[in-house]
Amino acid sequence: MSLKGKIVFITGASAGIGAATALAFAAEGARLLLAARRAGKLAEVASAALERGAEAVHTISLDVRDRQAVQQAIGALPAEWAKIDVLVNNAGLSRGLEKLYQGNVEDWEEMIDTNVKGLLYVTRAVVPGMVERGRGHVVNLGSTAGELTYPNGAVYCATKAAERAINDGLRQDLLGTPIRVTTVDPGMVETDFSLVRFHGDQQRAAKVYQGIHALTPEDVAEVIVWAANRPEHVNIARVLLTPVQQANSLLFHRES
Ligand code: 8X3
Repeated sequence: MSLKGKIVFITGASAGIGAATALAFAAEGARLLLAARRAGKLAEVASAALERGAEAVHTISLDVRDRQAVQQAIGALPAEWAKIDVLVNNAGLSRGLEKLYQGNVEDWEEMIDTNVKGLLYVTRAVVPGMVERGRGHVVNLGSTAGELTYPNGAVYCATKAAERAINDGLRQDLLGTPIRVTTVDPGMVETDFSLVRFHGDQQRAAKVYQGIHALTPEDVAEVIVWAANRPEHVNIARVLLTPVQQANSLLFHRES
């Protein structure tokens, strides 16, 4: 299995795990279709990817929460970009960390609309083409949060539990086709995840990672590329990865 020249579509590609994944596929000589809301950041990732060895890069300014925009963007792809080989459903976020009965409803909607509905919209737009062509791989980004709910995080955890169900359901529904479906479920990864969760509160975000050698976005990207690079008859169903100092979404060992 070679990723050289393969079309890899990554959502949420402007930062964090998405950007690192773009660079990791670039190093394999893939053709990258990069989508995110922030066009400026995306352009920076695109030029870094070309430097890293991507065969070509095409960027799309896209909010996955917008169903029509998703359909339109995928439907209007230039012919040389339309035959997507690998879809990485990475776009996602957390907002807020508080008791469910005190939670902010706008935060919930943003998480559900992005992590669940956005993932569904992109999947619905891309996978029929894969089935038609008899070729493709969907990699979804899950989380330790989808495996074990933690206090104050019920809605974020629910979106990741939903991702897991969608991932498993999609694999079942694609049985009989050569399309592969993988979920990559990281624990603590140091990105701007916590900064976004706490609406820009840097001190609160920094505390999340205190005393822990967290995963890097590159650690996760490596796993995604590895899963995509297995022989065609091998489906990596799920990879759960955490820092050594994390046992699950509830249990950490912090160095003081
Ligand atoms: C991210 C992992 O535990 O910070 O999905 O929610 S956690």
